[in-house]
Amino acid sequence: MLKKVVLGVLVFGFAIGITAFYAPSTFSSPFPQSQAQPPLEIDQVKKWIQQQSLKKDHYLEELAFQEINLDQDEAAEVVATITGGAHLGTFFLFDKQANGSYQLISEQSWKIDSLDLEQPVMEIGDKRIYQIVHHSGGTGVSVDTAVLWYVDKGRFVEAWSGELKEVSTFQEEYYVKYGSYYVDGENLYYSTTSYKRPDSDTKAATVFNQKTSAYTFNGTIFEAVTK
Ligand SMILES: [Ca+2]
Repeated sequence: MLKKVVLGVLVFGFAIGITAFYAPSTFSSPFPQSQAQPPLEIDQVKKWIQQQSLKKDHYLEELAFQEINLDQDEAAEVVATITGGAHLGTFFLFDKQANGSYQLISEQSWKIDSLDLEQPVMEIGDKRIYQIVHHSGGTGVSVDTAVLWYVDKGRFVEAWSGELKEVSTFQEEYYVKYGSYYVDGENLYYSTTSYKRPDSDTKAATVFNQKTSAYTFNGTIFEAVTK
């Protein structure tokens, strides 16, 4: 069942880098593109979004995209992102259809600061599982969330998600939670530590709330393991 165990993945929310995802660039695909096929232009991707997205007010000036083969078929999928304001962004995934057209198979309200799809973070069976970290928040709240996902026969599957960092200030209380996950074969362990302190007091916290949960891959998603 388990074809390959990739090194355990340990991610800390503080390691979010700067944007490494520029438009319009095309990353190499393991499958050579046909000579007859012209390179994909950003205007084409904008047109697909305008035609297929249910939301009509996307800020397309900030669009970036890449063609990358994420699954087992030979065609490259197209991943596009819009990075808007501090907490706003969108992720799009297009899958090539048998007739050559591209179908929007996922649209998420994710602001992605740094997108690295060069390598999956793990492979289970024939599923190449990738990580995306997206940022959300609002007044006094900032959250980084990791999502593990894959493409399976033209379908986008979100296999797991967990917060890597949450920082908030509410009624003069400063709250921090930071999390990480570790993958061991088909099992995933997610640990968080949180603390709070008065917003005005920067003295180190000494009381922590720590929690670890286990998940196991059920063939489709990582499912919480209960005793
Ligand atoms: Ca593909």
